Amino acid sequence: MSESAVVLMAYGSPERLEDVPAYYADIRGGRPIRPELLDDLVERYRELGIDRESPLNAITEETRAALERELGFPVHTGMRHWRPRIAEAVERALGGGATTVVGLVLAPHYSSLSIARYREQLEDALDGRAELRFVESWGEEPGFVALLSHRVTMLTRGHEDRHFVFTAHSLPARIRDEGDPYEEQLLRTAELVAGAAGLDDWSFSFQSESPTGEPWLGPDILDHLAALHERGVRDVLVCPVGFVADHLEIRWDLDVEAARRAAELGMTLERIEMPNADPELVRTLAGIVRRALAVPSGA
Ligand code: FEC
Repeated sequence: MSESAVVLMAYGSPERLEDVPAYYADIRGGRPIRPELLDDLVERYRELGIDRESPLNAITEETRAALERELGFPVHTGMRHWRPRIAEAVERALGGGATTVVGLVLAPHYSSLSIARYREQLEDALDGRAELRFVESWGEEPGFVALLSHRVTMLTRGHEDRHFVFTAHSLPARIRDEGDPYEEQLLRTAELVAGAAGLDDWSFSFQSESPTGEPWLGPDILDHLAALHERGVRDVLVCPVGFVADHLEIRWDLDVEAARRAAELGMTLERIEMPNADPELVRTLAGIVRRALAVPSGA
């Protein structure tokens, strides 16, 4: 009889400040790290308060447990850059007797530099020992769009004159020349959410670019805020669509850095509450998993 399990994958986050160098080394994959960038990253995690609480890991565990209850079969967490690693999740799934594994990433949009890397780790670890049903993207899922548009509506009510900015993590701009679907998928989610929430005045920008020395997709939100200011926009509402949880890129890059830039420009900036482990997101993820399992083997 076929037994199913889910390997639920997330970026991963250090648990303690002393984990940050090893975590950053994992993200860099062996490429050198400038000491001042490491110091800066440690400082951001200190400000985030990770020695008290690591938001991303706690939210991922809450989502995992809720998804397991909803599905009624095992869901194992695998982190791309921290523990438990994707390979550990695979061993747990196989140890529990799984013959079919659904690979699902807690990031809705496909890119060769993000989702494909999760897939590689998962496939390497599985090594053909179970059938893999991998979910490549889910940014157009009606439940996800409805959840975001509901959050957007909660912010716009009574403030219909405000400008909405949808955001997602930037990536090196070379993916454009490689025909990567990342940007197109992100814009599609933004269009669907804006349509469902009845927004007329909205735009899209990237965030969280890394100083890797090559051009990244833009406009970056910090520049975008200045451009919006030039256009006369004074009040900005932000809806991240490329992430589902509270973490460093939300709580630092948006809540601190972007909010600071907006204040310098004399603008206000608010953002939606992230979906985190919202039951609506969990039901949406469960639907995705059930459909992945319903596809006949080899289809
Ligand atoms: O809260 C946390 O502790 C973790 C927050 C976190 C999330 C996240 C998501 C994405 N990233 C993506 C791409 C890149 C690329 C590089 C890169 C670098 C970092 C660094 C930190 C970091 N990322 Fe991240 N990312 C998070 C955290 N990310 C920390 C290293 C320091 C820095 O640059 O600020 C560049 C790697 C390199 O140096 O070559 C590329 C993408 C996502 C969204 C999809 C996903 O969640 O997987 C894409 C959350």
